[in-house]
Amino acid sequence: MRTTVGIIGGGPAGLLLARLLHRAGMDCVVLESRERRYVEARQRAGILEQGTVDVLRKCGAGARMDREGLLHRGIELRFEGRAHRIDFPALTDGRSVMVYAQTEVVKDLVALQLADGPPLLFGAEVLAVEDPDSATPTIRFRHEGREGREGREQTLSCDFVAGCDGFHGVARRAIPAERTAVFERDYPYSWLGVLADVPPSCEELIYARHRRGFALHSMRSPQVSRLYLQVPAGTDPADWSDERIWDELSARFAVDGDWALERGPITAKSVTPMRSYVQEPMRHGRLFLAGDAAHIVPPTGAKGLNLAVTDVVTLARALTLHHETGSTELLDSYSETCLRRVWQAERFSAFMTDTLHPHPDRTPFEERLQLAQLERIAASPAASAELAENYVGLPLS
Ligand code: FAS
Ligand code: PHB
Repeated sequence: MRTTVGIIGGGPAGLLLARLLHRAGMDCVVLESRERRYVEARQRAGILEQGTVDVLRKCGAGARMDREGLLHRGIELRFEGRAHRIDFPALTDGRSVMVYAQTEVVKDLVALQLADGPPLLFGAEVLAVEDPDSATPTIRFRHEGREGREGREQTLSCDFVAGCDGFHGVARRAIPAERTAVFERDYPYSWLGVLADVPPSCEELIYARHRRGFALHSMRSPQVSRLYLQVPAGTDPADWSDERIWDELSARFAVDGDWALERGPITAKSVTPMRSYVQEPMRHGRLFLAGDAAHIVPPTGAKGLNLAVTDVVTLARALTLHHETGSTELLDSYSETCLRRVWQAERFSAFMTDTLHPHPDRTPFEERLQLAQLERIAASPAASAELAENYVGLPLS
């Protein structure tokens, strides 16, 4: 097989890149190791920045998002029994975010690609990227046969390879270790995430910092709530009964006044580790990394999916310029351009995580510092604006 751009990974990064390249008249192939059902059901992000919404609309993937997505003009911070709303439009000259789950974005992009897009192979596990710094890099992969038997090994020759295969993918490992620098931080806590068939108890997201731990009330629709609570790293979700989850969430969201958390049947439960991670550079020869393949942020800032989108918009622009003019100018600046934004998202995600999660080993002094930071945000339009600007998404450079 041969193509101009071989895309490893059919998550949001790989699928959106394929969409953008296809619309620019470039051929590409997406190789996704999992089956379609799995990819579309994987519970991940929920918040789309304005920039992401604009990109999805512009590439023809925004119709259902505009019908079913929920426009949100703010979030609520809760701490010490008090609530403080961050008013996005007032603090960011009119910007807001969209609540539309990553699962739905993936379903929309898969449907478009299967209808009239470039080849998208499910059950195609990439084993290695060979000669990434040559003029014709090769992707070696195994495509499961229709009978589900382990397929034979195949190769895909490309002009360029896009590593969109997430944190556990193989593309990153094709870059020689001596050519890379890794920056990372692990957190001593994780998020226990639940889906519940109960209408959200709030109009907008609630980020709560309680001495027992962090809690987040998000949503998927007017009928389905998405909630998270801070648990020790390595927690087994089976250790948390539905009742224990609802009791703990109620305690952490407690606020002056008569607000109450509505309960309902929990339909999904999973634990997400918290990590900050960046691998530099995001390019080696004709291999370009995008999304979680290159960087991970703790989900507190709702940046992961949105960062993947800005990476692939940058990469699609660079590949299209090369396709149309032969210029490698934007390809050569790809890594530097993306990393400027990546590090701003890492900074904001670490800030939100450190500010809202009581550290298990915190000292009384650190506890007071955390509360002072939240008091500052609640009291100062400038401090609130700093949070709002980062949350709705910094302008594309
Ligand atoms: P993805 O990991 O989504 O996609 C990579 C794809 O590559 C996958 O489909 C995988 O199957 C495939 N792949 C891997 N290895 C392969 C191989 N060898 N061959 C072929 N295919 C291969 N972000 C938020 O903003 N908010 C959240 O609440 C949030 N929660 C998260 C929970 C979890 C458990 C995880 C892991 C991430 C979460 N994120 C969240 C971040 C998440 O949304 C990512 O930022 C987003 O999925 C990034 O998209 P991709 O870069 O496409 O990577
Ligand atoms: C979600 O709805 O899954 C979500 C929302 C905001 C976050 C993280 C996750 O910061």
